[in-house]
Amino acid sequence: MSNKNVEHADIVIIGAGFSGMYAIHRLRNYKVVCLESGAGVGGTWYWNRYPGARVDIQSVEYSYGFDEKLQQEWHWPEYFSAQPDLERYANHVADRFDLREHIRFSNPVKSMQFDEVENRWHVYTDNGDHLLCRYVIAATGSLTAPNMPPWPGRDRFKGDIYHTARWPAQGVDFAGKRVGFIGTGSTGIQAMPIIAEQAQELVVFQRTPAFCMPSGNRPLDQAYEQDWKANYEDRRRQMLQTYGASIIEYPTATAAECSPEQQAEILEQAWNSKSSFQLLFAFRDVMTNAAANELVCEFVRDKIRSIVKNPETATSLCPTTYPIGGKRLCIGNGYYDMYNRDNVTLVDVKESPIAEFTESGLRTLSADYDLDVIITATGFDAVTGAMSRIDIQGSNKSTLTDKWAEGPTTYLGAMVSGFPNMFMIHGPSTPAAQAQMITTGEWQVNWTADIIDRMEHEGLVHIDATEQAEQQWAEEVDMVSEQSLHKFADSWYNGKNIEGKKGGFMIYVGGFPRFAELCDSAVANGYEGFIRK
Ligand code: NA7
Repeated sequence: MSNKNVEHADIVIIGAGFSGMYAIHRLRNYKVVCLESGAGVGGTWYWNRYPGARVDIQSVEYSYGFDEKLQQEWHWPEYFSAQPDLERYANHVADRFDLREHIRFSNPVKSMQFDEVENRWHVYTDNGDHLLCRYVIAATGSLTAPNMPPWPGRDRFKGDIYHTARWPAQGVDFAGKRVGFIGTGSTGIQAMPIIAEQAQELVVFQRTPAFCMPSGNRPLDQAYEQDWKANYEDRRRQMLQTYGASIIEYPTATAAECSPEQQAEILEQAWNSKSSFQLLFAFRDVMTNAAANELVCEFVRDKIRSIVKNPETATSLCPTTYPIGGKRLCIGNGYYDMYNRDNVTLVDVKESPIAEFTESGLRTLSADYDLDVIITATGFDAVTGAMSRIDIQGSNKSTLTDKWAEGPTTYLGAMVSGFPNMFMIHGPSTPAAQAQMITTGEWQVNWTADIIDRMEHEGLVHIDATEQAEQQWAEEVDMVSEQSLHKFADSWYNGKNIEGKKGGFMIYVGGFPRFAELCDSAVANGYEGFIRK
């Protein structure tokens, strides 16, 4: 490409999801260009518009805290917002803070190359844009690249196939349709009860049953909202001091310290708490002690057996192969009850996997199913997927794909050694979905922006992480993972949801306060682990 087509920018931000949008705002003193593959803002909440899509963190928390007026004036209709409300909020923020002038929509980044002489990134997009910038901030999201298992015969199927993360904006009419639904994670559990009410028939293809607790969503209570608004500053601070950047009841007792009666009472209260994830915080050691965890597992299995009338279906729905919380706990609304409907059937595809699409539906290794519509809620090439799908070339022409061939390595989840001046928000080995992502995303953007401001102030042009720092961070990530039961589940946290994906645990489970403290102290200790020049 000739030089006359090159545009200069200070900072290129990849992604106009919630973190990318805040990064534009925070760094608007620079020449900032944001490249977004979607046609609108909101990231996850732009793409995932399937029926029932809803956040599993209460909205008074899962929202921006950077502008007091915004959080005072905005009203969330429900405790746990539905996708349309989240997308409306993202659009409101984009308009209110004039972010759109910086965003190029429907313009995915294709490749990036670092120029070591000029200390600049060349960024190329599918639309033919070529930007030359000093810094790249990849706010590409943890759950961006949809996972579509490569079953053959897709073109043969006469009906429609949808992935929940690429749901048509105009919706789908299920009336009179036989719907096949693959995937029983958070997405499937939200979507299926609604689809079951509309479709003639719903056939659920389940590989691994999920643990699910009731969502407790309800209209937002006015007094509760006022209380939050009166105390927002303190609450935002408190949030960042908790494991998951979310104010819930954190227990002090271990399971063994409670009598069986107390255990039963605590679990029942957690189940009815209307607060997501409270089951994982029923006792202090649910995620660190196998016996405590099994107690919670058995409690949920009992609930499943009491709700689902067909004993065989109930047994199939009971997870037995991994600890609760090892995969993200699902939050449902009538999910287990749905199996009492006459038009819903459960098919176990663990023993007899899906083999292919046929002209008239799906074929497993043991049977054929006639269907009009097939929905795949098969999750994501998580954490690394969005970055790995861009051809990124750092120093010495090394590629990120090669560097991450055995799994992602980062320093503080923010930088990759050999890829100078490139920062990630919610990158591999950050708390990501273990902590409430809007608030912690804002925190990471501020931390990153402060580093860039400091570079500018000192007249520096190049920042990288050392390999040694990367190695030490990997040891920290492994150390905290070892202490938790997460490692006993195959999930998107460790890439085992996708056949052949390499690498270990990709999420930092040491809690947000420890993560933030380590990030802050690295900077305070003279940019420990970084090379700046
Ligand atoms: P998840 O949680 O990764 O769930 C994907 C589901 O799809 C899960 O039940 C998978 O079974 C199933 N799946 C994936 N591949 C296959 C194949 N090949 N055959 C059958 N079934 C398959 O993604 P979600 O979109 O539900 O949720 C992602 C996150 O969004 C969630 O954690 C929240 O943070 C919000 P498996 O369990 O792997 O056996």
